[in-house]
Amino acid sequence: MKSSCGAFLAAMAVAAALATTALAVDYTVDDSIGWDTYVDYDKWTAGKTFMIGDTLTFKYEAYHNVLEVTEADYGSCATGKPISTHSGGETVFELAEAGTRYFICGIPRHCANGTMHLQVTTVPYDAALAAKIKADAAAAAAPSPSPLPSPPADTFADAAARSAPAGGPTKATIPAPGTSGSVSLTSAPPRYHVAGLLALAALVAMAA
Ligand SMILES: [Cu+2]
Repeated sequence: MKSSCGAFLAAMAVAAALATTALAVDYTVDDSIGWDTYVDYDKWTAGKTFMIGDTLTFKYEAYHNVLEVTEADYGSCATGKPISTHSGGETVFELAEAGTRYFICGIPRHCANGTMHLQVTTVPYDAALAAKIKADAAAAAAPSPSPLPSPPADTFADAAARSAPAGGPTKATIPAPGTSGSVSLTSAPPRYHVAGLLALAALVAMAA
């Protein structure tokens, strides 16, 4: 009785842990370009809700880096006293507690002139919101309706390809037999011409 109760609680804990893991999101900082100059990261964070348990992955060229800094240093792009410094092309931050974190690139002017500054505010985990974010992400990833219109284009291409071979084979099959057949025919006339010219030359030579 007591042990089965413990087992039940353990199972519940595992289930809860799995549910939390399943709904955590790994955000790649700017999905398309990554961590680079001239990306508006305020635009990237707009509309996103970062929750405890999510992760933030920076992907960047080796000449960039990632500094986690204070709010004051973030505001002035100051690189002298970072909270932590990261390099190597890929850095993952776990958003383990609520609050705002500040990230900049430490390469001169990349923060101030090149927009490489990102602030992320993490809120406490909310299962319902996490489920909604997952659903929205799945829906956003699913605009396979737009890929679907392109298959018709492929169908046209296929049709064109099919009709092209249909027209092509006619040309291709004629030249192909014709090549062996008409090569001798077309190459024969030159021989006749050459023979004729030689004969003519011979006649001219004899007449001369
Ligand atoms: Cu940089």
